[in-house]
Amino acid sequence: MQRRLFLFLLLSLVLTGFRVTALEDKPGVSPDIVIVLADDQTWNDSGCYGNRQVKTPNIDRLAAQGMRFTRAFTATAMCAPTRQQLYTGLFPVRNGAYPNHSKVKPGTRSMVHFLRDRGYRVGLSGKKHFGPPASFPFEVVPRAQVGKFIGRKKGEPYCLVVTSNSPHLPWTAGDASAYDPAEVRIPPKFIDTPQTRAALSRYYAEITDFDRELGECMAAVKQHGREEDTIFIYTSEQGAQFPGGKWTCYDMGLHVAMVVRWPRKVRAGNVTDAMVQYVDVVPTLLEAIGGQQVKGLDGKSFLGVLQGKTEKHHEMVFGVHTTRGIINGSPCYPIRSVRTATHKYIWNPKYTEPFRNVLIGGGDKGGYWKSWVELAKTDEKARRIVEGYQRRPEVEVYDLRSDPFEQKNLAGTPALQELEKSLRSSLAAWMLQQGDKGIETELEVKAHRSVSGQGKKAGKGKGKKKKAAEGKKTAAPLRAS
Ligand SMILES: [Ca+2]
Repeated sequence: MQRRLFLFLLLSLVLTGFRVTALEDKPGVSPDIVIVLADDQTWNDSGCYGNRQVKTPNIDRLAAQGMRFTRAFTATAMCAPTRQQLYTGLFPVRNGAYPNHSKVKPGTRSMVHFLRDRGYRVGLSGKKHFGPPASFPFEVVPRAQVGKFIGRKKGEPYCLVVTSNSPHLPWTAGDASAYDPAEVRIPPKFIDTPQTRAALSRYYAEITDFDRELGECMAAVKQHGREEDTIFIYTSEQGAQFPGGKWTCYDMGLHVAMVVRWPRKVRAGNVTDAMVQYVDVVPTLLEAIGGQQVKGLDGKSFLGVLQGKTEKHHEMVFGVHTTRGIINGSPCYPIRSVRTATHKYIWNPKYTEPFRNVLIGGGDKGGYWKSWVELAKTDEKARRIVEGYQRRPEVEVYDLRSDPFEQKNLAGTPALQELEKSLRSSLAAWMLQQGDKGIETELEVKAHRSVSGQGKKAGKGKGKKKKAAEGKKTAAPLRAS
């Protein structure tokens, strides 16, 4: 498999004719920065990440020209918290934007301030989904003006974030006829119904359409002749709106694709297993441009990984999810997680309550969830999947080496007792550092909400106001015991 992937990347490299440069320093040159963000793309739904059905020639070409991360993560599988942690270098509870449709605490500074202070002009083209505006004072760049923004003022470095609306629901962009529903392969933990196949076909078409947008950005950078000195990042944002993806702390939600191309400093066709998180991106960019770090950020620069100096970064990465405030969400269903290279520990403090979201609550625009529920009435596998999505135990532990799709909960297994204790302790320490009080923090959601700038797709339909509703039986606060 690894060999096939290597040959695939090598072939892509040859086909693209990309020049493999000697990595060198060019003193006095500030790199430009382009970040292209998909919207709800499951991390491995592209050719170079192993899905050979979905057509993503530009993601694959970028990977052949740069470094591909196999273990990159967001700390929250929802749009607004993901974007705001990426832009601030702070985890969601600490920056305040932990619910969806949320805003950071007043006075929070972001990459816009940090880069502007270092002589950069900083633009954003596409979906915003952050607030308040004072924390993210991007220059707004209409999509048709991207080339103009890149080409403006030669010699003045820039950072441009291009945020797509694809492949977020509704899956309407792209050519779904390119993906025959009868031919699509059904991922593990999915239920094979005609509606699932049709949904995957439309979702793949949107990924291919996103890939087209990525290709246009790559072409715009090339056209202005600064490709060698441009840090070009593609990343997938978070898992798609399928059960076990978005709105969960499972890997299908938190795991992200990330490719960094920087011909001057990053060797082409490289793959790294180093564990990185979205909060690391801002410190990495600050170090890469030679600027001073910002004190107090949660992230840590992974420039050394990009330069091939180390293959390690974090020992563990964390996840936080709140269901309060999402459309048709449970009144209170917090989730917290910690993940090492080999294991995942998930804590569901309100495990006695059912988990609910827009899919379950009747807003399933993809139309497949109802077909799963229907089949679950007669099919045991379907029943297990449908029930398991809505009812979870307090603690889940998975060995990701043998169980990458998190299907066999090992919590309470004697052989893993010490590891479980250690992961629980690490998670508790992280929550303490973040000021995260679990259920109490969940109940403070309202003060953090904001619904501005969601973009044309996500702006449809607002969640009904929910009152705080504590369950009768809840788990004790997580303690480092
Ligand atoms: Ca999203």
